[in-house]
Amino acid sequence: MFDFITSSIKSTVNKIRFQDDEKALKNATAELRKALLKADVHHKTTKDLVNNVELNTKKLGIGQNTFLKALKDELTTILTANGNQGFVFSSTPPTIVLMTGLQGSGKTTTTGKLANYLKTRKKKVLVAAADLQRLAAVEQLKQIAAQIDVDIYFDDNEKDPVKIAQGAVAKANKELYDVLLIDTAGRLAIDVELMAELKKVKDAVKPNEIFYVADSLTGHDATRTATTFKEEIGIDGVILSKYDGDTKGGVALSIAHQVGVPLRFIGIGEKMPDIEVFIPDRIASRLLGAGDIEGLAEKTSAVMDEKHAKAVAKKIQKGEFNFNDFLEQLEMIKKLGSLKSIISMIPGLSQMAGPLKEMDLDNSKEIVQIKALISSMTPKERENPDLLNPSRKRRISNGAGLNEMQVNKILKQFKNASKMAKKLSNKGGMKGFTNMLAQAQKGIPR
Ligand SMILES: Nc1nc2c(ncn2[C@@H]2O[C@H](COP(=O)(O)OP(=O)(O)OP(=O)(O)O)[C@@H](O)[C@H]2O)c(=O)[nH]1
Ligand SMILES: [Mg+2]
Repeated sequence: MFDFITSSIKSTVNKIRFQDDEKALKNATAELRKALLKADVHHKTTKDLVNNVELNTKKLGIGQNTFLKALKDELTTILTANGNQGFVFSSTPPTIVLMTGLQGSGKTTTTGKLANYLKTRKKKVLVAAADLQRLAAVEQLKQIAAQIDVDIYFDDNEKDPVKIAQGAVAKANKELYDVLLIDTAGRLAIDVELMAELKKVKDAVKPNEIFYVADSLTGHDATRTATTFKEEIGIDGVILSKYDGDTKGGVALSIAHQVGVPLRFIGIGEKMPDIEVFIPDRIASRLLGAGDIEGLAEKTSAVMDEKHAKAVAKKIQKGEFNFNDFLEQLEMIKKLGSLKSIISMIPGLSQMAGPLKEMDLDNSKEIVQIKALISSMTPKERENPDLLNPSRKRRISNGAGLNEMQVNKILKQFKNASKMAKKLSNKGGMKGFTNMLAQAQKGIPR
């Protein structure tokens, strides 16, 4: 997601070769300006950013490191401006959030993602279907709510979104929900009717927060429409959706700098776990291609229980990792979101792992085959792959609809992977990685 801006910045930094070389710095800042504009950063934001980086690099003494430091600081400053990131709970629950945005920006999906995010953090969440504009909208939210197992308020006979919102608030109060997320209707473009409807809902339920969901793929338009929403109905935060797409990354900088409301979350995929708190210095690091181990640790800690993780690590060390463990790990990784989003958080990997990023854990051919194979095994065989003699393999291959060669290939791969993991874990490689995650987790408020 950040590849474009990241690689541009890298080549910029390489321009600076000598200390005290004003000309090199001028070249680098000119390149930086070009890269930012190309990455859809607003021209005013670009101007301020480049000026400050130049000034601060000179103050620190011209060099690659000082340039990078000045750049990182400036990116962080811009992204931090305007206030809180993440979710802010009202002191008197329920915290009521109005989800707004243009048509197709990702409101309904993001409502589900946020509900899921809060649910994994042990909050009691209610979502409300107040988009009565589009016929299928209520149905879409019902499906999402069922998928993540979160309660929903709707009324198929009601035509007035204000009534829906009020009904939802009453339910949330009565049944002691922590959070109520109200999904609203979008329009193709900003129009008077939409603003009037949102204002009515706002006045009726007095939300603690109004989130504006901005489609990052719309580039500069996202900045403009967010500004209009802010002026017309007042927004408390922006959630940037589709930040995984072909976005050039610069839209975050433009919105933070131009709109004057904090960026709260980013959406990084179509699945429910694909949402992250917008944390400025982490995003700045990722813009610079430095990865985000802390973010990864936070994500894993939300879906993984530490004791269990240790037990699995021990099994790997002893070479006892079996097919049941494999299925379990696969489910856990899926809860973390798309591989693409996970990979972008590991330093250095995002530039390298091209094809891996596109791998779909539900549908890739290999995973489908492995799952078929495992489901044809007896519980004992799953526990102990060594039991698999030729006649058992034949039975499994029939059951899984694979030929024997395919079965043998998968079993061999599994064995090799298990050996490799054992080696790594004993050498300290895996342990090093696990320790790094544990270390990072300590610093994270939950
Ligand atoms: N790749 C990607 N797709 C997303 C993301 N967020 C939403 N989408 C997709 O964008 C499309 C529109 O999302 P919706 O949630 O229906 O948008 P909406 O704003 O509710 O649309 P309306 O109700 O019609 O106004 C869907 O296909 C989503 O799967 C994201 O972060 N990344
Ligand atoms: Mg919708």
